[in-house]
Amino acid sequence: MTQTENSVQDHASEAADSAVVRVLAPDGSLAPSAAAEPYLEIIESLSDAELEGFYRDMVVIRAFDRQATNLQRQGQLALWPPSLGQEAAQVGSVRAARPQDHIFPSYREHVVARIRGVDVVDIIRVMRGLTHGGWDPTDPRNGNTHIYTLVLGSQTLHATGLAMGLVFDGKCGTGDPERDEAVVVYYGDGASSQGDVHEAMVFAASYNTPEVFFLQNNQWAISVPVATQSRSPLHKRGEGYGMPSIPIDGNDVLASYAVTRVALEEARSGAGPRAIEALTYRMGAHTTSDDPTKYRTSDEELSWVRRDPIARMRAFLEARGASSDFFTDVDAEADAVAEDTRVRTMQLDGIPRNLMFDHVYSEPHPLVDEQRQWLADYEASFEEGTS
Ligand SMILES: Cc1ncc(C[n+]2csc(CCOP(=O)(O)OP(=O)(O)O)c2C)c(N)n1
Repeated sequence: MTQTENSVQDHASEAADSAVVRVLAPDGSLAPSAAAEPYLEIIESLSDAELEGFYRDMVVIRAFDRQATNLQRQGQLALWPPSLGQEAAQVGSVRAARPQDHIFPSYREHVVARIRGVDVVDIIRVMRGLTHGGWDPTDPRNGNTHIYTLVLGSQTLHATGLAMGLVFDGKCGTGDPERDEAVVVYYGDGASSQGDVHEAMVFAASYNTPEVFFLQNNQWAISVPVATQSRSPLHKRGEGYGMPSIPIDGNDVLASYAVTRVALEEARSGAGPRAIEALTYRMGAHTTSDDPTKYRTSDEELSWVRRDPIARMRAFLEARGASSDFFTDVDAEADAVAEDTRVRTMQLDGIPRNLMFDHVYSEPHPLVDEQRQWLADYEASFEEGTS
């Protein structure tokens, strides 16, 4: 058996496990797993507007994500990490957060950033190479969303540091849910093998931080399948540090919402950190620099198309009687956001050509001079001259 077959089989047996919280079956029918029972009251209390809002969030970001992927292909961005397929895990979890909570994304959480108020073109600016940061986490318009981190797992340390500060400052566990603050940190299955993540969990557990470690297990760390990363389900790693750790169907937005909401309420109230493992799938490439056909089968990809988080929620809403006008309106908003992204990206400055040479050495250096000249000659070789 190949590594890939192993990984798919491992996932299948994990998803079949009744310990996984799932509310919606892949066909969109309400079919709660045994582990979902404690969460049903929360789900039943959601209004039509809230349920439809989850769907809207997912459809709009998928259109944005597709547009950004196209913009990279057309030379407008240096790189793009698609979020295709992971919309439910992200939307449910971030909709469960309160305004006073602090969010630490990795680099694929586009809808998380958008929902908290970040302008999506700020993400585009990062991936165009115009800025290292993109937005100011202390600007109230950005909803306490910290900047993307490409150094795998390091954001879990930043998150834990901030969460420890909340403990020291008495900003959690006061019993006032309007005031108590918590932290959500996003990371991937590959990142879960980083020492940083484990150190963050040690400190979080020791200091009883108000923190939710939200792992999106999208089955692949570039070309490495999850079975190579761990011999046991990843949520067990959180348990090893003494944190309640819950596996959920990450393509079920309702499971993601309810489980994160409870975990955050517990964390905010002073009960300590929690871990969630959202079982999902990266339906696209790792980034636009990657070709997944080199390491995974189309059968595997198709098996996840059948579990698409957006199709699942749409079927659920249709069965509840959502109007066709609603779906038309969502599609129109998605098109408008994608179009606005394209227009505003095309208005951005180009990348300053010589900037990358400026900070290599503090003194002039012949090798850097040679490379700067090579680039200038290369640019000048195009018919239209310097780009
Ligand atoms: C410390 C560190 N090591 C290696 C890399 C190179 N790298 C970038 S993404 C990636 C895989 C990450 O996989 P995962 O954590 O599952 O997240 P995903 O990209 O699937 O969302 C690797 C190894 C990096 N960015 N940082």
